[in-house]
Order: sequence, then structure tokens, then C-alpha cells
Amino acid sequence: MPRGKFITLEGGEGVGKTTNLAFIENYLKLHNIPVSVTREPGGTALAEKIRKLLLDKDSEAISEHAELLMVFAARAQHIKHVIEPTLANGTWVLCDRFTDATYAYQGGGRNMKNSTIEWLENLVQGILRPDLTLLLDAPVEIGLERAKLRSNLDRFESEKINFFEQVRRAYLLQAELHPNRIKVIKANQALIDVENELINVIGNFLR
Ligand code: Z5A
Repeated sequence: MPRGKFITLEGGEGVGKTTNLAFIENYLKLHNIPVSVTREPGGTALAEKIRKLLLDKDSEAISEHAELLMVFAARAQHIKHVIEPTLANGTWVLCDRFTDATYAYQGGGRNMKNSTIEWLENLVQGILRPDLTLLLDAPVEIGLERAKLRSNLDRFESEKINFFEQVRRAYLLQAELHPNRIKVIKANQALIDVENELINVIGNFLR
């Protein structure tokens, strides 16, 4: 049985990752592709507990190193218990955020060194990398407006605007560094137009 493909969805606050996840899942299923949807941080019972700790805005101050290690601890569990077995089984994995988010939030947002992140990436993931990453990109103010309308702000969403500008820049830098894997989708357009761009990119990938 051929190994499944690993697709990740990335982007800053409120750009529409969750909204478009179901659309992509349905599109793949229409093409008879078995697909399993998951998210980071999270995806296993323990990783979801770590997610809760990471997002808790009433938490004690979490140091940059602790945050980075928590993200990778959750990822290690997720890879071992969900992502790898699913891909090995021939099922595709569609994941809401993965390591590009670490380069964006802990690297761009928190100024952690990319070389440190890369070291942990190699340690925890071995050779595992996404086959395709869809990066939804929109001006920070638009995403934050949308996120505010949707729910109470979590620990990350309570950051200042400069943090999100750095996150966006780091995401776009990742896309420049990995142009074959990461495809940038304009997220500040009507949902139908975002969906059409997604169909284009995923259609090309399937071919
Ligand atoms: N994090 C990290 O620091 N390091 C890591 O390595 C990883 C994660 C993996 C949790 O992620 C946090 O973890 C995250 C970074 C950190 N920071 N935060 N916060 P998350 O995925 O749960 O967090 P999120 O970015 O806040 O996701 P979100 O709030 O679920 O946003 P979204 O999925 O991108 O947006 P949405 O919920 O689909 O859409 C927001 C609203 O906009 C909603 O009302 C939609 O109906 C509306 N929407 C969506 N698209 C459109 C268009 N095109 N037009 C108009 N309105 C739209």
C-alpha cells in the first residue's frame, strides 16, 4: 500500500484555517482519497492537554524555551501515535498547523533561533516533512478582526500587533525558503475565491 501524503494548513490568526479545513477534506474525499484530519498543538490526549496549557491566558508566564519544548513534546506524541501510523496505513493526513507554525510563532514571534528550531525538528521528526503546505496569508488586522468576532482571545491571540506582524513575516520567509512545498493562498478575499485557489493548488498537487 503506498504511503499517504501529509498536507498541512498554516497561517496567522483568523485567516480561515479551520473554515477551509472541511472544504479541503471534502475535496480530497471527492477524489476518493482516504484522509484523516488533525491539528497541532494536539491530536492525541496528551498533546491536547499540552495545547490547553499553551493557550491558557491565565497561566504563569511561560518561558520561550518552555513554550518551544511544549510545542515539540506535543508534536512528538502526535507523530508517533497518529501521523506516522496513519500515513503508513495509506491514509492522507490533513493537519491544521505543524512545524512551520513553530518557525512563525516561536521563531518570528518569540525570536527563538531558527537553528534551535531546526535542531528540534530533526530530533523529533527525523525525515518527516509535509508533502504540501497551504499557507493562508492575510494582513494581520483582517485576521485579528475575524478572530475577535469568533471567540474570547487565548494566550497567543492576546499578543500585541507587532508579534503578529513578525509571525506573518516568518511564515512568508518559510514560503520563500521552501517554494516547492509551501503554496501561499490569498486569504483576504471572499471565501469562494479562497476555495478556488485551494482547488487550483491541490489539483496541481494531485496531478
Ligand atoms: N502554535 C505555536 O505557537 N507553535 C506551533 O508550533 C503551533 C501552534 C503548531 C493555536 O492554534 C495556537 O498555537 C496558535 C499558534 C500556536 N495561535 N493562536 N492563537 P490555532 O490553530 O487553534 O489558532 P488560531 O490561529 O487562533 O486558529 P483559529 O482561531 O482557529 O483561526 P483560523 O482557523 O485561521 O480561522 P477560522 O476560525 O477559520 O476563521 C475565523 C473567522 O473568520 C470565522 O468567523 C470565519 O467564518 C471567518 N472567515 C474565514 N474565512 C473568511 C473569508 N474568506 N472571508 C470572511 N470571513 C472569513
